Amino acid sequence: IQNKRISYEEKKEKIFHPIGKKLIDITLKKKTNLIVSADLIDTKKILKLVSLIGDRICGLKLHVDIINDFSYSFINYLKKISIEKKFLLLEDRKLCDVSTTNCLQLHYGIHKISSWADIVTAHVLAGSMSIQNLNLPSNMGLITISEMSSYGGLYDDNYIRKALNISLKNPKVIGTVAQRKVDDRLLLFTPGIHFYEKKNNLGNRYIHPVQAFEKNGSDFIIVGKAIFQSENPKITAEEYRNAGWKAYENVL
Ligand code: 5BU
Repeated sequence: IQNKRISYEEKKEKIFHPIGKKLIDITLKKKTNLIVSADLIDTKKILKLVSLIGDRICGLKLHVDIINDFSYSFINYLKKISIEKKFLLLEDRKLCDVSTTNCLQLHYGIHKISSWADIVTAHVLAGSMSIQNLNLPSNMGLITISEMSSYGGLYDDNYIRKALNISLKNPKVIGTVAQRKVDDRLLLFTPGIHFYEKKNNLGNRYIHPVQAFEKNGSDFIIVGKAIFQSENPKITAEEYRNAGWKAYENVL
């Protein structure tokens, strides 16, 4: 009973941003809370991965600044597939500057994130104002980072509490990344997911989807290497989708 959670349907009533509601709708329709992190440096590899896993995911997370051959034809094509296959595009930009600079980084430069991304990530280290006045399109949401998955992070309980408060007060924020339960009015995203690994030697920490849902009260699992480096990403993505969905159902 201790681990009980509210359903996605109930959660949808508490989330006011349209992109948060849309993400939940996709999750319910496709029965998947899996977001795949396509940390690949070439567009062909990303598109190949998407062709294999598109049906299994509710979101595709990108780091567009690592792509060697980034282009608008790539992003337009990806956007088209995301609409056809029904998943959202998340740019894990981790904005972390003052509002003016965050705003410039969102709208300008080579990647023009706000012209295609459904969701972008942001730290709130620079304070609540840093994620205000970003001129986000009405159908684009923010995910704040309150506590990362890495070990040895500098986030203490006080920082995390304040980051969660800032997140709750900003209507553009649909949810957050944290390694603990958060208020039901925020969607909780959990990177650092792996079936077997606990730690990698590069500082990331991993938990099983069951732990993400039971202990942390996660809503969405984010899986990178475990899927895109596997021998059969299609089958592996289905395994993570299934594990994430069962883990959700088990805590209902
Ligand atoms: P992995 O291959 O499953 O370790 O990839 C995890 C992805 O999630 C990768 O793109 C990271 O940049 C991202 N990430 C993370 O690992 N931990 C965090 O706390 C946040 C993002 Br926020």
